[in-house]
Amino acid sequence: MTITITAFEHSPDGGRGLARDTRVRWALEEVGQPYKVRLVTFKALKEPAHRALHPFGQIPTYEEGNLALFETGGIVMHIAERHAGLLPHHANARARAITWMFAALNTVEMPIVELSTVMLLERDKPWYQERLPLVEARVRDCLGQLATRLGDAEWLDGPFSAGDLMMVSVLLRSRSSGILDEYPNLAAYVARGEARPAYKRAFAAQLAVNAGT
Ligand code: GTB
Repeated sequence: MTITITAFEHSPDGGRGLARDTRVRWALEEVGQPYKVRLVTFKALKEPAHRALHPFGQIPTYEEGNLALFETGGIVMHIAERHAGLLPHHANARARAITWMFAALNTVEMPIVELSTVMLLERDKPWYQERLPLVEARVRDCLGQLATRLGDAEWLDGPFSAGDLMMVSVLLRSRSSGILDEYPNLAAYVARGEARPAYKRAFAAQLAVNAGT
């Protein structure tokens, strides 16, 4: 059955792979599932046809036969559950990998997105200089604890899993702040994720759409 996902026609990151379709592309590449991409303009995101797929008018979405999904975590989970390669077979190990997916999205990504928002959208506010270090401290606090847990391990819990896919994707969003590089083991962890052939294919595919935009 054909899988179709949506992505920005012109991603605001110009092809740095930070929009969330890259996570879905990466998951599909890891499990070896071919997919098509429907590119969507910002205007089309908010139109009824797209909202029928995604109630919040965003990318990515995922269509496969009569199944339509939105929300990256749900999509990656669906891919990981349907195909071998992203979740361990043993029930407890599987539960832990899923826990890391949620930790990436609910614990680690929140302060990182907050920092991006401050840096991108709040620079001109009178309270920017006061707020920035507070938000940076929240990112450092979170990454410091994650770095401690990761230690010298290659991946978060045994072999590479959907938990690592999501965590690496989330951490990539902190790189431009410079904070990721303050934690060499996390920076190396992210680099290991980026070195995976499946990530490279996903990154190249989104870059092909966005290069020069
Ligand atoms: N919780 C949802 C999920 O995980 O799927 C969030 C989806 C989401 O935020 N989608 C964004 C979107 O469609 C694109 S990925 N935004 C358009 C809108 O809301 O109108 C977020 C994103 C956008 C841009 C960059 N960037 O330029 O670096 C990074 C991440």
